[in-house]
Amino acid sequence: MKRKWWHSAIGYQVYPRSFQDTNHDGIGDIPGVTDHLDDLVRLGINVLWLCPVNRSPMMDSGYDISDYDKIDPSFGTMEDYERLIEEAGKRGIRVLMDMVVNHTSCEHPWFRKAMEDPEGEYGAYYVIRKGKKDDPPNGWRSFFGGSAWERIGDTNFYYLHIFTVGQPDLNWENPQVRQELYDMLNRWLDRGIGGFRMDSINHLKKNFEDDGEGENPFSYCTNVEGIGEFLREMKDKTYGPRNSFVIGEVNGIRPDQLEEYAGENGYFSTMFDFTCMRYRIGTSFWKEKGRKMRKACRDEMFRVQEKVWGKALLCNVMENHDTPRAAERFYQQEHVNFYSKSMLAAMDFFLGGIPFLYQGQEIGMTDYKKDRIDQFKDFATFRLYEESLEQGISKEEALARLNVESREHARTPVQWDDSPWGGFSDRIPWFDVNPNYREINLANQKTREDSLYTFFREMIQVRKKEELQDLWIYGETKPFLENLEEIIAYERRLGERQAWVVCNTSTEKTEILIEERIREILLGNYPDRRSQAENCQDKDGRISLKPMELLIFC
Ligand code: ISL
Ligand code: CA
Repeated sequence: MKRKWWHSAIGYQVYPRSFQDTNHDGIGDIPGVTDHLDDLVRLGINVLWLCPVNRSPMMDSGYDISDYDKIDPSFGTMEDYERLIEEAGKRGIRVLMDMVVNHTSCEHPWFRKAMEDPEGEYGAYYVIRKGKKDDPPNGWRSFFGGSAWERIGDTNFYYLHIFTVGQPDLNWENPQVRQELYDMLNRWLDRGIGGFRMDSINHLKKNFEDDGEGENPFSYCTNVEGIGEFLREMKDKTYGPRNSFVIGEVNGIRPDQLEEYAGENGYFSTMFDFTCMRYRIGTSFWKEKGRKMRKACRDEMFRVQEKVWGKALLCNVMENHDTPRAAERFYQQEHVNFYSKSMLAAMDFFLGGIPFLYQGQEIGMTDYKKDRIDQFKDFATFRLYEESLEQGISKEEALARLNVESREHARTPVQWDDSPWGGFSDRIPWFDVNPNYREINLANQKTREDSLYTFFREMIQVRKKEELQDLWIYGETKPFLENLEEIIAYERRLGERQAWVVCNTSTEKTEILIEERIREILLGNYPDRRSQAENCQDKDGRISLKPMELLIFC
């Protein structure tokens, strides 16, 4: 595999609205990100993915763009963004822009013109179809619940929105739309960004032969045959000729499509591996089956590693802005602690590929369960709640479901210190700070040897070690001890170099046999383990592991 600069990326995702407020309006902004670049350098980060900051009415937190070429005033100015790129560059950090080209906001000028004349030039910029009297054109559903069609005034026309009603889908079949978007992408690349995270990029093509009544209600808009022509053209006309790092947000492609999407000449540099994000103990399917879920996740994780090795490098993620925090997805509340958070992070971080962390993960921020529906903010959350009620679920049960599944758990303001509102702002924040900010914050972890933040710093240093870096990125992942359902153990091997990662996912201590003699412990999440390579195995190789203990050795 040809070496690329982004192969040694240690990525960090910022949801800027909740990162740091600097102009006293209770909303995170771009200067707030710039102010913390030194914190990111100290952590060991070299790639920064910022969620959308373009002009937006914020119906979907900026994933509904009303002007691609302007920065939304709530986040700052174009000068602020250019300064961020420059200051990050000085520190060896490349900035990726989160780009949304599947849809615009309903406030985009193109859409306003389309609404004035659905059959005119701008009507062809969107997916507009005639309904049947009062019924939408077909049964297509939105990812956020309900019909994917919205009637245009009292006409017989409907426009498609596979996400919120404020996010009309662009008509990618229209070459004029594609060219407008390519020109826009090139304007951003010319501003010196390191690349893009391409939002919802596998939904661009819709299949009108598919009435949406099939097994997968979203097959009409997901990985539809022929989408590759759009993706190939977009790459060739924008980032392809440049040395850009482009991550596709893609779900559900077939294994045989892996190289087409993320191989040497794929549409994207890489894609996210969402395996670890799909498991939540609180859902009815996995309720009280934490052990089975953790094993299922492990087996799926290893299957992906095997399929991908030597063909592509995926981005390994445990947390993002769309998913509740990891420890609470994998463990009951009483086991959400330093050990589960550190073990889960490292288990994913040392797989083959490119690791991405999410803001707050490094200090162990947690979900923030709400008592009332009006404490939530997100349109998608309210849709999920309404859908539950429509299904006859009680209000209490519907709220309980949100406290397990709502993506807003990952969107509480970052907890910098124990001052009011966690140092995020000196005004009432747009969204409630988790009350545990007094205990969980960066300030009280930054200098402590035994803090999660220090563990994350050491974890990143182990990954960046000169003699091991290529092993972690390109090495083969070989699972072992798979017969022990609560052990996640894999060897990483590249040529003669080897290293081993062992996790005891059980909440009880256990004993395992490791044939390899442990020569050096590279990382552990139990402090007394750090420097005891010689006597942590008995003469036969038996080693006892504490609850949720992680051990990395060579
Ligand atoms: O494909 C899906 C389900 O299999 C969805 O995961 C979909 O691809 C995903 O929800 C897209 O999310 C992204 O686009 C949304 C936005 O709300 C999310 O925050 C963003 O991550 C619409 O722009
Ligand atoms: Ca602000």
